[in-house]
Amino acid sequence: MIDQLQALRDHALEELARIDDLADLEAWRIRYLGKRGELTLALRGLGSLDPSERPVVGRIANEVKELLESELTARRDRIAAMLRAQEIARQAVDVTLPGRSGPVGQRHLITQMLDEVTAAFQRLGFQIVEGPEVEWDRYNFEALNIPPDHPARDMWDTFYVEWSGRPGGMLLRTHTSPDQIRVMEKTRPPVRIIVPGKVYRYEAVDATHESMFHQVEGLAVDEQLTMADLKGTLVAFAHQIFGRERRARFRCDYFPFVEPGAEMAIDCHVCRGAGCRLCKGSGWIEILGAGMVHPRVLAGVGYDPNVYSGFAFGMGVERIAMLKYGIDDIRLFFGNDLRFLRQFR
Ligand code: 2NM
Repeated sequence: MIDQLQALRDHALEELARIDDLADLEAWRIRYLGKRGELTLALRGLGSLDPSERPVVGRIANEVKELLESELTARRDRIAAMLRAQEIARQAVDVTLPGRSGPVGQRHLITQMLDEVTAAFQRLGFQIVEGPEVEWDRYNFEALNIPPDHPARDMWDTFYVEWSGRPGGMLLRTHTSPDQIRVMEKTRPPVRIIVPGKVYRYEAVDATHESMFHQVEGLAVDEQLTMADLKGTLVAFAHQIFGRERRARFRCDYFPFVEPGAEMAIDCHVCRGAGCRLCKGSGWIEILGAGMVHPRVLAGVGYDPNVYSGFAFGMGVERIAMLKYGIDDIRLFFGNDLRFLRQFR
């Protein structure tokens, strides 16, 4: 009986040492210490022993029972500690991992283009000026030598804030030139300014026309300024935006506020003049309008046209971006399609 108890103890402890989860531990408890467990049955068998043997065997049986119970508790504590350690390891944050970055915004392509164009002129000594988008008829048209019966004044070309049926009210500026008038009214030459900003025209919207777009206009006034200064300035600008190797072509054009007026074209930066889709086979791309400021505009702001002369120019920023990046529809800029805009980071 004593040998049996010792064998049972050794076997139970050996099995216990290999258990590492709570379900197996419970099975082990039931197998040895449960109501019908091996040790319990052995203790019950004490009754059939010779009374002289009972105290010794009984003591040993109780010692085995207490040993198994205390080993069971110790094992349970170890398993619990191990599970806690595993859970802590599972929840652990590795603070040495690189962080996950959030979504990062970007400037709109037109904003980037505006900055690029104005920066090109800043390098040439021009200062940036900005002004209101709601403008007086007087600044948008009259001061720019645009007569009352000029077609641009038709309400089909201009958004009027209040249309009284005759000139004199407020409107959405159709160009940024009114701010150049303001600067000339307030300061004496020399003047070298560029005016970037939004302008509005009552257009039928299509691939090349929007009712709101962005302009950069420039103005230089001084003694002795000539068409040569205009050409040198604008060629230096085109080189910065479209490449050092660009060649320029100037042809006559008409704007009421200049005389003479010109349009400027560059040789196509895609085909280098050979003819392609971008330049529509001509080899040339028109990028802006320009001219020598009309004597009536100079006189209107109090500059003596016999002492001062000036050149001015204007361009559409969307058009410059479309030419530079080969974009074929102006509506893409304002469609809020991030797949399009994200191409221009
Ligand atoms: C253009 C073309 C030619 C222009 C003229 C003036 C001002 F105020 F000096 F008279 N500002 N901008 C001008 C001249 C604008 O845009 C195509």
